[in-house]
Amino acid sequence: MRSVFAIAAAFAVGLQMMPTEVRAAENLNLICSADVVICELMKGMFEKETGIQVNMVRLSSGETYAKIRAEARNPKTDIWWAGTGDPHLQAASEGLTQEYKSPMLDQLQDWAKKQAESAGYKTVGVYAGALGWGYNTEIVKTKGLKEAKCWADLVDPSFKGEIQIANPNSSGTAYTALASLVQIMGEDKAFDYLKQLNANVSQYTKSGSAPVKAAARGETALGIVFMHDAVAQIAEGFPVKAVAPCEGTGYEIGSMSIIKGARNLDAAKKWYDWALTAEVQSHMKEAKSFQLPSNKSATVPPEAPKFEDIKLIDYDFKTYGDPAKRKELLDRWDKEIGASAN
Ligand code: S7P
Repeated sequence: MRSVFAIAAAFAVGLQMMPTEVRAAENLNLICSADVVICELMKGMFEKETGIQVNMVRLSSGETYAKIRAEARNPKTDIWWAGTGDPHLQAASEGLTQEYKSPMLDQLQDWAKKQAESAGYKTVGVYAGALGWGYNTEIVKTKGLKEAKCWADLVDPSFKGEIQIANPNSSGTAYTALASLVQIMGEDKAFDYLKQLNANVSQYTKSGSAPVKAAARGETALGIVFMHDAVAQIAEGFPVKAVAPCEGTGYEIGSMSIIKGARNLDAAKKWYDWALTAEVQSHMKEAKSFQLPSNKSATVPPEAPKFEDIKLIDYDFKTYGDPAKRKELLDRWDKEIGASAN
């Protein structure tokens, strides 16, 4: 028996003395809710810098929120990076994410710090971007369509079957659109508007940026998306124009949260601090990710749509980041729009 203890003790000492690369690799389970290209870039950079192996899944913001709610008793995810801020706030208010005050907070823009403060430090802003749309300039020209500048233009019957937008249940982008229209028009008028828009929508996609990718490839004339997602298609060389709606528009504070009960908490905190550095955020443009970075010293890509050039509403994150409001708006959307969707 004594020899069993001796072997175990020798093994423990040996493990301590082993070089880090020989010990069991550290892991991180990440859900990424931005475009898959930036998700892959971030994963690769982090693995190279830290040696931590990242198991990454790309899911839309609404899908992620649903997944972490379903797994609350037995979390399979450590950290959720990116995606629109509303579902991160909703998760925070339901206690699904965990408080963390990163030493990087002082380096962040006020809007990113405010996002953290308002959620008791259970989330934080990583980037920001305004909602709008992108249209295919060649389709608009050949079909003789109007160059849509305002929300009101999108319900013109000439756009029948020419518009795509995501489903707000799965997509943070589309939830931002729904919440923005409610704030601009008032709830009943926004739903009247969405019913008219529905007549022109050919498809409600799962992912928020899919509509402008379809427009870029000539599958539809126009996609309602974040403006930076339209700019990404322009940077890819497609004939797309990005538009900031004339009546005003909403915006996102793309966020990041550590999941409550994360099994790899140390690795999650390492990712969190790392993803808030100016250096990492300055790499985003390499993946044609043209949001406004939250670190004050990060390079702002020249292509990024600037808030000072856009008529922004004073988006009410408290109200529209509330789980009850989300449920109420999505239930109404399902009943009045989704049920009769094409
Ligand atoms: O593509 C970048 C981006 O627009 O994607 C995120 C967005 O949530 C996309 O996912 P959804 O399918 O949930 O709409 C944004 O946060 C980000 O700017």
